[in-house]
Amino acid sequence: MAVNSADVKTSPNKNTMKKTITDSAAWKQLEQHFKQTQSQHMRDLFEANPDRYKDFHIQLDDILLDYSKNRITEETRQLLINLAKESGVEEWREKMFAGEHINVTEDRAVLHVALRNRCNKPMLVDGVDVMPDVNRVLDKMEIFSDSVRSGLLRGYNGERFKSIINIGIGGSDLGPQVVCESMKPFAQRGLNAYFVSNADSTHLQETLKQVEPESTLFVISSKSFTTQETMLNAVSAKKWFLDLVGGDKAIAKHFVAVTNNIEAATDFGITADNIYEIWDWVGGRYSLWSAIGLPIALYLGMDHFEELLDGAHVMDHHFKEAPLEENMPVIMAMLGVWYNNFHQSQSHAVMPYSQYLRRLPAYLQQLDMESNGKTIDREGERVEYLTGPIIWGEPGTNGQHAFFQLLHQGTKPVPADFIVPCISQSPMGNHHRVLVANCFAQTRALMHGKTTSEALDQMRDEGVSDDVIDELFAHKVFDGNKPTNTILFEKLTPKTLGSILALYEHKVFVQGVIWNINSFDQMGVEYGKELAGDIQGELSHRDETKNYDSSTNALINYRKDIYYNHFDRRDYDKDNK
Ligand code: G6Q
Repeated sequence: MAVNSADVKTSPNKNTMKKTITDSAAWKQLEQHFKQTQSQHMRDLFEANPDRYKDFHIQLDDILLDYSKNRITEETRQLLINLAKESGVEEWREKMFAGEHINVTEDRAVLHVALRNRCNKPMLVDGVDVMPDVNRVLDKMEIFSDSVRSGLLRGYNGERFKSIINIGIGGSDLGPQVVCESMKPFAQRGLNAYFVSNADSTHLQETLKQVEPESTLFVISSKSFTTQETMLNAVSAKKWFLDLVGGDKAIAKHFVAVTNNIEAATDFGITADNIYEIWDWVGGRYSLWSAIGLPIALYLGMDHFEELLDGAHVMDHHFKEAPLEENMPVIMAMLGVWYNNFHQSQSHAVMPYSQYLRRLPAYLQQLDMESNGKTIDREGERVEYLTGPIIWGEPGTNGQHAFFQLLHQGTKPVPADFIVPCISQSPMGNHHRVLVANCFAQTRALMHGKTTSEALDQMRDEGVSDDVIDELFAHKVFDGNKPTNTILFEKLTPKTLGSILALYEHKVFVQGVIWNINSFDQMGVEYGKELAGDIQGELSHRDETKNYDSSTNALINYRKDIYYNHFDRRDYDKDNK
């Protein structure tokens, strides 16, 4: 399918006749194969091959990926792997691990794998081994988090820290947040972690209502230390703190920063000792493994943070070494390409059957959509095929009572990942068995559906009259043939979570290679950062705004009318009391 026609003309010097992935032999074979197999039903594939599960699953330590409930045959898998090979997945993977500047638009290496390089062998960026820096910052994080957790390091008046507030947004928020939320059972008693990101002061205000300044540690997380929302929240938090506590010297005990911009953090008033460094080869949405993970170390302890890194390292090693046919991230990526580019599905759902993983869909939304939501390829040309899907999801079983209807009987195909632990971290009665049963029942139903004869038999068994059957049976039929992956593991531990997050990182990487896009920049985010400045200026005075289109002018002026009238009336009421 061609994407919308271009407004943006690519450079006249570029070769508009260049060959793209859609011209490759592998792609053409997949197109052909799609035509031949699109009417196949998974029900029949399971019937024809009783060992289908055996042929379509991968296990890595305790993590099992069952991908047998996908609309594929062995031939499909082979053709998809051919496509991966022809697109240069193995070469690009080498380049990433070798620290080459694969983030071409920003001319940077992409080396988050070095942050969890637990075997500690040298990893180079521009010929320099980054491991000494990585280890130095990890050591500093360990000393600090141990001291806070043990009570050795306390607030300005000697009180123990009870609350950690991370102030950051996007990559400087979602990663540490998903880990802290998922790993609650491992948190230290009496220590709470909060995440403030939104420019809406409600977020900060409601958080501050829950804490005391004397026992609160603020972590200002911003790679650039210029992000508007983060700076707004950081300045307001500092003001709140100083208003209640007084005395600049207390700041040194209550504010730390994680950044690549040491100068700006110092200007903000954070002492050098309290600044944790990250590097330009760590992308925001890939940064939870760096000092951006400081709230994780504080909340869960450095030992658990290191287990998280260990888990990611296991997945990195698997991704690097396993043959593509047996490679979890590669298989998940290529299945995604199969649905995205051949079945033309527009979105991909993620359903964690674990309340602890409730923030995982939001985290994956950023990881995937910011990385692969691109239209221009690595050579600066507009692509003529679909790139990254819309990622969405909610924890099960809640989703079943909301949007699963569309998955079962809607007109839009939505491939989905179901993620579920075998053992609960918070066992209680029968809860977990019910949860797991629902998860397995959903993937089974989505695959199998309910045929006309099954629907009729069921209605007859229930004693429904023939008239009602005639009227209703069509509504009771489920097409099935809806693809799902199931990711099943023993228990949600830091190590398992580390592996799962790294699994998705590499899946996104492989898809970016197939689509020939740079998964590591985010011009859309940068654009957003530019936009608000002008309008903020317009909102700060009463004069009518005429600078924009009629819609934007009207919205600005409408808000001005209400806002300034509100304050005028308040002043009038006050003066006339
Ligand atoms: C992530 C993006 C973006 C970024 C935030 C925060 O990959 O770059 O989400 O993380 O905009 O940026 P700072 O960390 O610089 O404040």
